[in-house]
Amino acid sequence: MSDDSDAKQVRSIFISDLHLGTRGAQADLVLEFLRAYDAPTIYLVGDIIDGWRLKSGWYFPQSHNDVVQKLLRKVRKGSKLIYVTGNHDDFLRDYTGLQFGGITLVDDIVHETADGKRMLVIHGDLFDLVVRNAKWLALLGDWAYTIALFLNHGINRVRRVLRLPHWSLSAWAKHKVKNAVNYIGEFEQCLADEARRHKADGVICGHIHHAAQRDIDGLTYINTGDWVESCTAVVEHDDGRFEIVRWPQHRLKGERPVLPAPAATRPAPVPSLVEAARGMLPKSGNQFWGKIMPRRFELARILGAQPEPAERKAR
Ligand SMILES: [Mn+2]
Repeated sequence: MSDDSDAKQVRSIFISDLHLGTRGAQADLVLEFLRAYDAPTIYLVGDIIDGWRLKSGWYFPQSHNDVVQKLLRKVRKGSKLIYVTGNHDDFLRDYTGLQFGGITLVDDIVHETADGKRMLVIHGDLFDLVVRNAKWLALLGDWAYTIALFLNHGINRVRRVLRLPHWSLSAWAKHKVKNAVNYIGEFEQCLADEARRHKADGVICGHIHHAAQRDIDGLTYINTGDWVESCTAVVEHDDGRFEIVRWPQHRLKGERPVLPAPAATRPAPVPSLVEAARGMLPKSGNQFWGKIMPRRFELARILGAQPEPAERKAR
């Protein structure tokens, strides 16, 4: 079944949010993982190829191509590849239901585990509360935030002239972090509810770049995480047990944040907020941001999240 005879055999593999086609994608690490693990069924849980970025300029280095080739080679060797579409590869949603070779393209699917549990596999963007219910509001908030960052200095100079107290950006940012934590919770709850609607025993999703495995109201919530920031995957063992694989080589590569905050003052990382903000900006917004705010990781730093790998200086 495999071309990797020394690879660890598991019953199924779930990976999402590779974002191939962006500079943030950790393609080399994905490749390492795919060499180390093999399974008869591999689920790609959305945002594998980032069509949004590719639209604004072709970027697809050899390492990204190697990941695609590796997956195709696994298919040739007998693995079933199930590609669940995400919002960044929504260009594929026109073709869902399509089956070619060992590859199936779906928007969602139910996976049956070795011990007979039914797991809904879905990327999860449809339940992204911010994007779904208040996109314009979120967008407004985001723009306001961008402008606030940009004008912070000037605002406070004006406020000094008007004898108003200093406006605290950090207090405002902390409020944002709180909202982000709620956001993750609401997202997880939403996905669990959706699993219940499907009469499934649980859900396996991605999208928010936040790997997790927990029980929500008697349902199993599993998030595969991502390969941009955290490098995580989920595997199902032969007994139906799920495990989050945090790719350990990530640590050994000597990667470190460009702007580490002091450990004592640093809140828990909220990578999903960065992803959410990125996802909510229109393309023109990204371009605006890229021009006016070349140090875009400022946002991540202030919020205590890991800076995006894409923003790190090439070494
Ligand atoms: Mn997504």
